[in-house]
Amino acid sequence: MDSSALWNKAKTFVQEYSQYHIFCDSDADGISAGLLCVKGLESLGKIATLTTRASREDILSSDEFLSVDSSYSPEAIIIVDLNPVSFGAYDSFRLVFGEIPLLIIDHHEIHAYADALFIHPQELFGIRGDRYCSAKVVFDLFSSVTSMDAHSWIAAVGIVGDMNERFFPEIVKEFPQAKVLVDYIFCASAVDEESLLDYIAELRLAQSFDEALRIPNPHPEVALAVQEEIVSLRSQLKAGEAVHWHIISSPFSISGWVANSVSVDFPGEVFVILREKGNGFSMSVRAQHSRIHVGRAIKSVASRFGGGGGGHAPAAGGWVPSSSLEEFKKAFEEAIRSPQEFLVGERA
Ligand SMILES: [Mn+2]
Repeated sequence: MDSSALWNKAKTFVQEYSQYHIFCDSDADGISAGLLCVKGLESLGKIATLTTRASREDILSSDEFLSVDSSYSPEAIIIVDLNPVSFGAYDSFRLVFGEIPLLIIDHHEIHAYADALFIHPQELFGIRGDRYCSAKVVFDLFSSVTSMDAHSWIAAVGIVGDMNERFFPEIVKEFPQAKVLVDYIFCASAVDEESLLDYIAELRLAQSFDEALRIPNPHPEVALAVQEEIVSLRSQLKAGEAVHWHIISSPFSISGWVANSVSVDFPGEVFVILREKGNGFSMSVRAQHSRIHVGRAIKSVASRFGGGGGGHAPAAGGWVPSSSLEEFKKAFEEAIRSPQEFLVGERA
């Protein structure tokens, strides 16, 4: 299908039904994309419900599908900033929801679906996924069928959350404080599901950016923990290391935030920020303005040690079992020192 036919199908999809459910990722881009779907659908006179879970693995779990199906019985579903195939969740989705119409809006891996509509900025606009966040794709889509002017602040939050400021400066410059909301979303999701869902419910009610800014940080102690980790990481930084490893000691899920902050300050360097989780380590991997595609590197190396992962060229996530952490570290450093396989290419 060519890009304009795809775009028109997506436009039709959001106008065709009366009751939609949205599953969105739990980071600032995912939540902004989800909230923009809600605002857009409501302005088209539709009913829209939205769910996410604090842990990414749970957002598209069978339990979640069953609970959404019995609570809302939606007529159509939109999944944003997540790809069910990448999470091994597509079969169970179809098992629970049968032939329900499905639109997937994502900027991660591209997958073709025989019985769902999938849109991706690479296919729509020929722009790399890591340079066109989901919130902006959703904002563009709904802007083409209804007025979204009152909600551009939500797009700004997604853009800042996914570090896409330099690609969409015209939206971001109107909302210089968007980062405040990105941080608050992070604080809520780092604590637990209930905090995240409460905060999203408050954001959904906000009628303007100023109103959203007046909602206090639901968990300021998380922001403090992030600052402490950054100070500790900086004090350990040694020049010339292939990879900067740092294990988070805080009880909160803050590895992504810490990784974003340090990688912005040290562009070109590779950071792996780990946190113990279950019987393994989950990790956030970052390399801003680097030639290395960390998403491909982490996917390839972690899977050799019983783990997994993936993501964009500058930002990715993964996990490995505790028993193979040391071997994994050696192999990953080797991969980064001779990264022929993992250079950023045109299809990144
Ligand atoms: Mn995203």
